[in-house]
Amino acid sequence: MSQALTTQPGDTDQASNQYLLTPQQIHFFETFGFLKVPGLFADDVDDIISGFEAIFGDKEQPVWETKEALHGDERRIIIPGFIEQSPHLAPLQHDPRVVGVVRSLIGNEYKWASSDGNLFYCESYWHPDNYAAPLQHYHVKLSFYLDDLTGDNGAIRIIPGSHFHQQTFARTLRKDFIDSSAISDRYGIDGRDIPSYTVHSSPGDLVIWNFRTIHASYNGGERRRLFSLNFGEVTAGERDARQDMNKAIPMRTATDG
Ligand SMILES: O=C(O)CCC(=O)C(=O)O
Repeated sequence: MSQALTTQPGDTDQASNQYLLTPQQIHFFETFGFLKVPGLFADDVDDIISGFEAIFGDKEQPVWETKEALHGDERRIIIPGFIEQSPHLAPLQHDPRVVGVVRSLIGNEYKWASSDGNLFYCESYWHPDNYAAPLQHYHVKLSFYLDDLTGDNGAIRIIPGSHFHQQTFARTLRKDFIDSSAISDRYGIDGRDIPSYTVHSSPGDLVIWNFRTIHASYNGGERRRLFSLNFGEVTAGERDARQDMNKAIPMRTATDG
């Protein structure tokens, strides 16, 4: 049945070789700051959804219920350390598909940076994930959206290229998006009309983004389900130190690190 339920940490490196990303997928991710791998978990999606519902349905489970400005002061329920608390979902951390993606994007040396489960009764305004780690510390987020999502019901939107966090473009956006209610004064349009790419997704797809990539979701309906696994470079700043700001990103294979 599901690899998600059976794989042990020791098995993973070998098994993950077949799930390394292609040079094209890596180049897409490194250029635009996100990537969707359609159907990567399609075979396991029923198990994954029941694992998700089991945690959120557990009356003893501590949750954080928030109403933050970033979400229009509307309701969001979060469970930090999400898969860690589920015997059913915890093996995903070492699942060969997850490890293959992470090794492709970070290299063989990477660090687990926990997971989070979410029920959204809200939208999310534009932001990078710098609440979770400083921007110079390279992290990737592997997101499992568990509903069919388009731009009309809360699919994640990405501003391609905004992950180049030290550049003027990204700095300008981060500054201008601190107060989402000021976006229309700055740009003369609503936040939802900011130029972006909407990542339509179905349960079983994996959506990956760089923590630095500026993202949002609009028109999010009732009880949008998401959980994410987070991984980072071991030493903060190592990746930035290797990148030559004045040169184009080279094509590379998954094993070039
Ligand atoms: O799907 C959403 O509304 C936003 C998710 C998000 O911002 C995150 O998990 O970092």
